[in-house]
Amino acid sequence: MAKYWNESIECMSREDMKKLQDERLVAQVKHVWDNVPYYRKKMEEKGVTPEDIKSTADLHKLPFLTKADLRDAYPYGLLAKPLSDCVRIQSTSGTTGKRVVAFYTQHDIDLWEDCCARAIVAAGGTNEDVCQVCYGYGLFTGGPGLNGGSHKVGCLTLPMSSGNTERQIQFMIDLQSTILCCTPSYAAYIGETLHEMGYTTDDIKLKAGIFGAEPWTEEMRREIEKSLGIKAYDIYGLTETSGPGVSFECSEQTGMHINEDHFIAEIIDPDTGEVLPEGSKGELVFTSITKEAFPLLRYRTRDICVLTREKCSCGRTLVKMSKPLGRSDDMLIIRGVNVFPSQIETVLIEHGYAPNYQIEVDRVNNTDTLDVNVEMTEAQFSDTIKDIQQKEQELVEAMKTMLGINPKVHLVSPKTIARSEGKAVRVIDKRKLHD
Ligand code: DLL
Repeated sequence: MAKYWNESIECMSREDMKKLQDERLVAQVKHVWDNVPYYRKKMEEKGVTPEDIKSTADLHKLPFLTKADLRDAYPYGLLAKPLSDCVRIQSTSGTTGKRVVAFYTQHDIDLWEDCCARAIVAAGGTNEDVCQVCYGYGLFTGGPGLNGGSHKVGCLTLPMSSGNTERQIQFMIDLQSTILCCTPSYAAYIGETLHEMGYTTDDIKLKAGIFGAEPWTEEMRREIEKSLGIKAYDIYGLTETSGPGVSFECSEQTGMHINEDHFIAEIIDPDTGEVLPEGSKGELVFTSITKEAFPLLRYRTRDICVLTREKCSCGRTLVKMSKPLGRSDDMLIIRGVNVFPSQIETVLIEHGYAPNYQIEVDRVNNTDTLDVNVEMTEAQFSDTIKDIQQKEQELVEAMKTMLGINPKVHLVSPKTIARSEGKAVRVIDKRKLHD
């Protein structure tokens, strides 16, 4: 069984990788300067020309791009190829403001699918596998990306999309799916439904899952691994940089290898924009060095991560990023304290709850309030008020220790928090609604 999809790249020496990145960066900056007036203007405003960028060491001289730029330039302002060369768009769900629309040439799609193929092979995938893709298809990048990667590897691909969970399980059993691709929250739901339908892991042949598109904790990983009897691998990406496959986890499960032949990663201080030394926690910034149609330079992801180059036992030399520890824009500031939803999830799972919860933040009489609604499992469900109050108090104490502020915790009956077939909605911040 092949261990890598592209060994010469995935295990390339650092020196050769740097050379490759240098060459590709210089060419990409020229391509953007020549074809994207919007970015050229930004470079001119910063007093930078393509001649100033001779290697990755000069990357910091380039201006950043942000989601605000994407909205300003919507829809065609950042396109670097004529429309006649573009064959596809994908887009974000865009709940606020304008959607992000990303463009692809056929070459861009090939490279993107190649990145996804690397992720599938790293999870043990081969052409013997049956790969069930339950990410959404359509504008969302999850379905099309993993679908393309699965084809490249030669797996039998089940293009399920999300939803209709009982049918998903029927296909999984009948066609003996071995790899499952979906959001971690949907994987948890599929596991829950499988057991409710009276099946066990003995009835399915799944061996691996490739889960991403939203934050999930190590605790949630263990839950999913147990309920589906699999090894669960993380995968990361964003529409702006093509979709899933920017980085992927290997069997070591200690961070995701970034496909550095396509993306240069930097970590910056989100407040000052200053580049931070390797190993620091900060905002992840990507420069696409191979994309033709939509080549974003120094794109600020808002994801807070740490990069590490420690030797990986899998043999890959590609730099690893931690799971996103939160988003600089999603971070909740409650009574002046920074709160990440993942911290709340960690407390819940440590106390034996499933990751079915919703966080509500509001402002009453100029004071922020934090309410956490947590679903009890059937086993935890209790009729006595005293019992419930005691369990709630335990969670309040644990969250107080973890977050440094006092939340209100409400235990709710099993199955009362809406399940998600795509990305879960974990936070309702009512403060924004009033402003
Ligand atoms: O979520 C692409 C994707 C599809 C990735 C399928 C993985 C699997 P967007 O909808 O543009 O694209 O959302 C991108 O989702 O900036 C992160 O904040 C978050 N995200 C993506 N993957 C992960 C992950 C897709 N593995 C945004 N862990 C990113 C945590 C993730 N957050």
